Amino acid sequence: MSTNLRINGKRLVSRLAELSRIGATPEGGCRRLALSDEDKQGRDWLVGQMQALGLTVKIDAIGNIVGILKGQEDGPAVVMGSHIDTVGTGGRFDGALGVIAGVEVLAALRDAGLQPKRDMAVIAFTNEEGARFHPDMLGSYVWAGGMSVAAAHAEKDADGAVLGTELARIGYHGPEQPGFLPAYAYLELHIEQGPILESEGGGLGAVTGIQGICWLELTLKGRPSHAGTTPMRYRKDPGLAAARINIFANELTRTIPGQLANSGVIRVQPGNVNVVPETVVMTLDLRNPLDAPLAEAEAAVRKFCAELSARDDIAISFRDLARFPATPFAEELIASVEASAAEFGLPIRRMISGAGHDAQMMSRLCPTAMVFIPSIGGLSHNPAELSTDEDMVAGANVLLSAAWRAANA
Ligand code: HGY
Ligand code: MN
Ligand code: MN
Ligand code: MN
Repeated sequence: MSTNLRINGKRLVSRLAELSRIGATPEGGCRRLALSDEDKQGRDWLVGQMQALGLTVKIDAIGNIVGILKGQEDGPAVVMGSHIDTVGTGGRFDGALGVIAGVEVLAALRDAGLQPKRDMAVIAFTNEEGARFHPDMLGSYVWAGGMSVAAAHAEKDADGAVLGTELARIGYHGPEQPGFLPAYAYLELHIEQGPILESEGGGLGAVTGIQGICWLELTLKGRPSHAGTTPMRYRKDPGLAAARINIFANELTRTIPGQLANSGVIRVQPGNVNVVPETVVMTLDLRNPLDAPLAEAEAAVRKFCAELSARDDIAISFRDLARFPATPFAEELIASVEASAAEFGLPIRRMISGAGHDAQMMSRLCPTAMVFIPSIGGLSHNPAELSTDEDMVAGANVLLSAAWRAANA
């Protein structure tokens, strides 16, 4: 690795600021829900940046945006990437940093007049967040062959909008087959989105893998009745059942090591103050670094629901929204990330990722690793999400070094 190779920090920071203005929210964050008008604006801006850089830009049938820098030899590419879609109360860094840093790495190589042995590429994957369409990491999941284009196109959001129609509406139903670019290695720079690095005095994270994820949607049906005249023993209240399920899932996190549980969506129908609800739709986000305890937690939730349903005469049905196993990354690439940090004299420590990332899917195709930078206050999926320019530059330099090493191995 030519040690004087650096990214252009000013350009990285200013490009991120530019993208952050697209879908900017009054609270200082970003809202670019997948395939929304704001997502389209962000996509158009990114394609423009890639074209200005002289990359070959290709769009695939699920809307993944691929910018390619030709190498000296044909063959599998070293791929960097992440996503530019956000959750509804998103920040400026989640996903965007990885895409912008990937573009910056290729710009730095161009500035240095360096052509890698292998092709290098940066990909912005569609619908990583899963905030609008399910599952999350959908674009990279299709890219990795985990889901067909047709099945992905048929996905609907909570308002019934169809993914394939939205993709065409914003002009990103591309001609390429997802996965068209074989990958030699995949590297993703991302904010940690949690408090660990900051609480340990900063430094970078060499990510060793991603925990398992299970997203469930539960539909609970009771009997709507008058909240004043109906004695408690006569009620069939799915709202109460949903609360019990949420508490049960939370209690599991005290008994199953490493278990996490969150109920992020609770929709009550008819939603009137004086009506015992008829229907409740709720979600559970269960995660664990290990697959066996995650399966144990899901089985316990399903058993609890079956018993609750029989006892309280509430119909409970399940729908899988996402289910991804715990994913270990490639040792040689993790070590390369650590070696790159050492080149720059940057402190780095190994850690697992609590959040899902496109790297979880790319690891099905090629050796994969991630670099984390600290999240101030450990906040993410929150407009106050923040990382320092210094850490962004440090992370992007490590990405450059590790990607360049892989591209010439
Ligand atoms: O939920 C996740 O972990 C990811 O950010 N979509
Ligand atoms: Mn992300
Ligand atoms: Mn996210
Ligand atoms: Mn993510």
